[in-house]
Amino acid sequence: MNSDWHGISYHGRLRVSGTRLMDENGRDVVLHGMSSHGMQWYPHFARLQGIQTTKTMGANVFRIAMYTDEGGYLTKKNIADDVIKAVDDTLALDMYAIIDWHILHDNNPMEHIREAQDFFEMMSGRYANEKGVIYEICNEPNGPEVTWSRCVKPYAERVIPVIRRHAPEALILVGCPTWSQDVDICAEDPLDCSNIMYTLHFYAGTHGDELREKCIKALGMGAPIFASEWGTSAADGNGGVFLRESDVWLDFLSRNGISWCNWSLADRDETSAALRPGAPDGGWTSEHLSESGRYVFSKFADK
Ligand code: DCB
Repeated sequence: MNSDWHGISYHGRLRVSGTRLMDENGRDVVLHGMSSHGMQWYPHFARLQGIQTTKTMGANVFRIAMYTDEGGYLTKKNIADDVIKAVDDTLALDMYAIIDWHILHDNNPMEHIREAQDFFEMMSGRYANEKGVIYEICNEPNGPEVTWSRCVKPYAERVIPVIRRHAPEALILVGCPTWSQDVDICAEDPLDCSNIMYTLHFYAGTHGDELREKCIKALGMGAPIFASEWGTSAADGNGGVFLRESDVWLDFLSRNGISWCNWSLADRDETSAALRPGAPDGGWTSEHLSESGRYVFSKFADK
């Protein structure tokens, strides 16, 4: 870890100013780090030892992806305990923690809005005074019927106030239609809320100039953007890895001061996974890291 590393004790509470993320003292902030894979499958990498290893390489944020579907929270409520442990471990490392309500095949966030409200009521109550907790209220809305105006925006308007009751100043990340790609559509019809950012998700082997154009358009309309999930692979989490395409993306994010989390901190046999199959819970050296992991870990400390 070099002397440029800054976490919660340095930056304090984050706030959105225009399209930028700023810290408690008005300095620009850019967060870089990993996202967990599904907490129902890979909770052991989302603990102190593993998160600390990413910090050693320069990460100052960790995203905890709590799937709702696919054996996640909706059918196994005690996954919330693993999420809490992961948040506590992340905060103990002076790193920002993102609590991600990871919808995916349950395409429409409205489908389980009651459960989402209860979950965020519980989490924001628990972390009401924590400066380092960031709430991501819907990972990737998707499907032709799941529009911003009819589904995602009304969902956000009903979940954000639940969090704000306990944590009035917390940073909240809002997913966009089409797997969190339609940032421009959100920007045209923005939420009337402060301290929120829209999420831009991309996979370097699938998404390129066209998605960057949408992002530029959204920023131009004043929408703040956080890249809370991106991968070096194609959009299915596999294929590649696409490192030259990733370079173009990281350069783009850096020029625009956009924070990011990489998918994913897992040892699954897929190219987006940062760890090779059978990797230990932390303390990884290059032999434990996949090609993607070696690449991404070398980028945490970049400006
Ligand atoms: C997103 C999801 C994330 C998913 C990755 C890669 O989905 F947020 O959960 O992760 O991107 O696809 C993958 C894992 C696999 C797992 C699968 C299902 O890497 O191990 O089997 O989730 O749980 C996206 C993102 C973009 C697009 C499609 C998907 N897209 N998608 O642009 O078409 O269908 O999952």
